[in-house]
Amino acid sequence: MASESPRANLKPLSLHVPEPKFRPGDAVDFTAVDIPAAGAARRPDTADEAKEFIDLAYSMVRVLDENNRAVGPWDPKLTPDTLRKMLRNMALVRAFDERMFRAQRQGKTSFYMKSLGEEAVSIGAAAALAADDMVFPSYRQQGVLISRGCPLEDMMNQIYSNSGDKLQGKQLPIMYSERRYSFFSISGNLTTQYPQAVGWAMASASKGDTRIAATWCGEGSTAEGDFHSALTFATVYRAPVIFNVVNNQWAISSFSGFAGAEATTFAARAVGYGIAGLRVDGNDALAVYAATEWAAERARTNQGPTLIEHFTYRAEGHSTSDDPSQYRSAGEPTAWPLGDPVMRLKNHLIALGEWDEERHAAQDLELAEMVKAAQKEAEKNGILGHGLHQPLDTLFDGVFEEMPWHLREQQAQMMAEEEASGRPWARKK
Ligand SMILES: Cc1ncc(C[n+]2csc(CCOP(=O)(O)OP(=O)(O)O)c2C)c(N)n1
Ligand SMILES: [Mg+2]
Repeated sequence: MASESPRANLKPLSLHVPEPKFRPGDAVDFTAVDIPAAGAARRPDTADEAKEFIDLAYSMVRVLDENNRAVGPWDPKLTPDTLRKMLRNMALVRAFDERMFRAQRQGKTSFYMKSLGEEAVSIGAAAALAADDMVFPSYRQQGVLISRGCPLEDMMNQIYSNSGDKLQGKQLPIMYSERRYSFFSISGNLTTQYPQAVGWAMASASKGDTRIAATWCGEGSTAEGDFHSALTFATVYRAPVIFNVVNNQWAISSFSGFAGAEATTFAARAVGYGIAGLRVDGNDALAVYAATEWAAERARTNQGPTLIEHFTYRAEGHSTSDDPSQYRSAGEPTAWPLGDPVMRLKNHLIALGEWDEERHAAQDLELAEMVKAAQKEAEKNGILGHGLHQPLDTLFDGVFEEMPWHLREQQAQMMAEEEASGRPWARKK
């Protein structure tokens, strides 16, 4: 007991347990969130050493201001055509998410994850990277795949694990893998993609290639050991890699404080490793583009890795298996001070005189129809609950280049048992 301790004169220790500011039913007030003015952050030369701009890990790169103008040294000065393309891709991601979320609710697939409110993070980066730069995404960067032109039907086939699914139902829905688009297999095991991206980037450099790597993880995932070992390797070998931390404030029901947000920024993780760190308005597609372009230039000129924290907000539940009304205030998504990334880019184009409400509404309709048509095609290949869509013996495919003898034996045994049972799905490929 404390009173009998020989150190009874010392104050007892107490543990700090983070607690989110708002819980269900609470009124939301985000005025304490520090949002620096657009255009205020300086833009160092890409050849500068990381230690010369540590301040940028604690401020925020922002381009779009309150009047929908692009301001300051980070303005990437994109053409209206590029801006319209980015807006279209962001709206397409949103339409795709909406439709696939509904498909899950209709029982056509077991699982889906939206990126509502975070579309600028993937679309801004994809627009700034080269199409063959290798990406190691997490599960909310479907925007990269869409930007690179992956057919929606292929993505849907994967979501439905149907006969058109090139991954043969071996991956959880939305855990895409697309070699054609330099898009590494998404893994549900958080942050494994970080060391993989560094390894790939080191190989690219050691072979004298010109391609760089980019990877993404959530703020919660920075608590994984893989995050830290990846940063160590990257700084030691100056690997040409961009680390993106998508700080959407939540990791399922854990708020960002549990990953360290009460103590410092996520961009500041870079400082301890001597890596370039930027903190960016993640709902500003132009800021994401500019930061990615800058980091890519550093990587391509052998200045090494950059860590970019994208300050954003997860406007929906974590996944279709989640119910955020159980743990956070329903007022949070609309009160988020950085607004809606699609609306911000749309309003910027309107302010430039390069877009209007009518065209925007027409585009939304067109995209919804396009997604619907792709869905109709994909569903011809099967949906959940309508039997097995892949021949049973493909269960063992695609793991080893050459199937080892013991798996061949197990495969043969399984097929013999299935055939003896007379079950209808005992098809062979
Ligand atoms: C190694 C590991 N630990 C835990 C989980 C369970 N899990 C899946 S997603 C998630 C939250 C991740 O949050 P964050 O990194 O912030 O990404 P976000 O979902 O917000 O994009 C957790 C804990 C997992 N998939 N893998
Ligand atoms: Mg998160």
